[in-house]
Amino acid sequence: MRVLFVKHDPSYAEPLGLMQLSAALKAAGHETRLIFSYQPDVLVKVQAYRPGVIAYSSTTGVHRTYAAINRWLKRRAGFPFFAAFGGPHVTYFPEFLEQNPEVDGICRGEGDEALPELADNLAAGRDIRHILNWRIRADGVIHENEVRPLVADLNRLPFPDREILYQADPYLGRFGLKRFLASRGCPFHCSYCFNHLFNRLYQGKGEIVRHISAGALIEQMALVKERYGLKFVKFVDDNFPVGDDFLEEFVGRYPKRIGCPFFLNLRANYVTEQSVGRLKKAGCVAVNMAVESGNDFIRNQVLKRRMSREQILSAAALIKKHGLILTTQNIIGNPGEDFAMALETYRINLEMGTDFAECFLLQPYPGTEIRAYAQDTGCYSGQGDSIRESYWVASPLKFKSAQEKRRIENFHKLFSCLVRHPRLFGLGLRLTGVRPNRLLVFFQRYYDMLVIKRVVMPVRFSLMDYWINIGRVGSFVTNFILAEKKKPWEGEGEDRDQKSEVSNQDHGVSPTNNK
Ligand code: B12
Ligand code: SF4
Repeated sequence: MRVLFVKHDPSYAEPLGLMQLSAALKAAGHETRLIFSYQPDVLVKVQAYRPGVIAYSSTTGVHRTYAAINRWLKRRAGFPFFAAFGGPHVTYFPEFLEQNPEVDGICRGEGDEALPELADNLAAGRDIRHILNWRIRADGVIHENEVRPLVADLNRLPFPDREILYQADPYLGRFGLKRFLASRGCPFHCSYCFNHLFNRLYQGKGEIVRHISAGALIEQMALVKERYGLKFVKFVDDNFPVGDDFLEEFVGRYPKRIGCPFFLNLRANYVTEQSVGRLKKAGCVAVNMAVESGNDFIRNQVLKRRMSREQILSAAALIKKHGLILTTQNIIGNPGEDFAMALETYRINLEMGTDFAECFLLQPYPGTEIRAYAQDTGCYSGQGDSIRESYWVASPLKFKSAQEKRRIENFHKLFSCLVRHPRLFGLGLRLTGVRPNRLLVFFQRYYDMLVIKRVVMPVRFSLMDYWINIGRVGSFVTNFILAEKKKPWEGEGEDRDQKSEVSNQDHGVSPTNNK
């Protein structure tokens, strides 16, 4: 069966989930292709390929765009297909199926076995109503199935199918920066993150935290390096595995076989003399550590980080001691937060000597504990799925005054710059009073991109890489300026959930996003 993935944003960041699904489908004998919805002639391409399944992988926010694209394709394609949705949004907001009658099924949780099984059954004309992980619409009724056990051994999975992405956008293949995943799952319960929901959904269905073997990871990377080229690696694991069983072999083999500088995410409690020392030896140049908030109450009671200030400071000191670049993730605009608390987050970054402090505005994603907290405390009154496409622009929460909200939103845009240049703090403080505007959004995205390029990824990219960068920046700028330009799927029939507090203009996609 032919399965077509439709991807909306022109991001640099490889959609590893989608690539993993494509690999699983190919391994099961199906054919796959990817098209970007921003490229020309989408309808013509879809009609020429005539897939049996059109698949969308969606996070919250962009789901509205995918629903609209799907509605448009259902009405205009001129042939029947199964519209399949998966990814975080539908996993945590399964009502998406009821709200979108043009969608035939949603997959909750891991799709590695669920999607090939669906394609197998559709191809063979077999019943699809009882496939695990799926909520399927059939005969006007929704059939609900539980999730199957988690993939226990990640080594059994085929390597992510990069070809599907690079065929759709050949420049991406030649770009020197590539992302990899060594593991899946996180055992913590931070209230704003999807993991506590994922872990609840999968209770009793297997080990949550899994990693592939260091050998398999290095083999995968070697293939990518040989086939497409590789200069800098970003591991996007929630927490890069630092246990002996993985790290010893990784450190022994990575420098010789791959030898590219790399970046990873590590929680402060995994930062030890031994783990950082080994990572440095392997070629790690930068560690990204989430601080989230410098205010103890917000960090531990609201965000449920379970992490002391001392833990954060000593982890930062260890990372710096080993000569690694320290980047942090921070969230301001939390429920109940005021400007003074946001300033504490700024100050702890100064104390840590952070090289690059990425800052987000809290978004209460559907199903998360923090959404319930924000609603209970009267800070949030949004509809079920009314979250913006991006967390870079505005906060959906209420604060003690409109002026307080404005200051927090503006401070967010200046945060990373002020951490790098504290002498501009006075000026920054004055700027927090201005009317929120696109210039500040633009400034933040490009300032961050520049710093990441210069500080976090200190490798020499080729002329080609620069061309790709210029092209990508150009497309972002064009999107930004032509945000109002009508897409062919816009205005196609009922746009029921466009009525919420949403703007689809901000793609929130940065080629260098730290994830
Ligand atoms: C790398 C990453 C990025 C990258 C790449 C995104 C991508 N599309 O892959 C970049 C930097 C671009 C990014 C951007 C954003 N991200 Co992000 N990102 C991640 C991260 C850290 C890893 C993603 C990953 O590769 N996972 C591993 C793969 C194997 O899992 P997966 O993608 O979920 O896919 C599996 C299943 O979900 C399922 N599946 C997925 N799609 C489909 C489709 C079908 C048809 C089927 C059947 C199954 C299926 O099968 C896959 C294999 O098992 C996750 C956290 C995480 N650990 O997952 C956050 C995460 C996905 N991001 C998140 C967010 C909020 C964003 C942004 C909205 C932030 C912003 N800029 O404003 C944007 C949205 C961009 C977009 N349009 O999608 C949230 C989503 C929460 C939510 N409720 O939607 C997450 C979960 C982190 C969190 N805070 O909780 N992100
Ligand atoms: S530690 Fe990070 S990935 Fe894990 S639950 Fe908390 S925010 Fe999510």
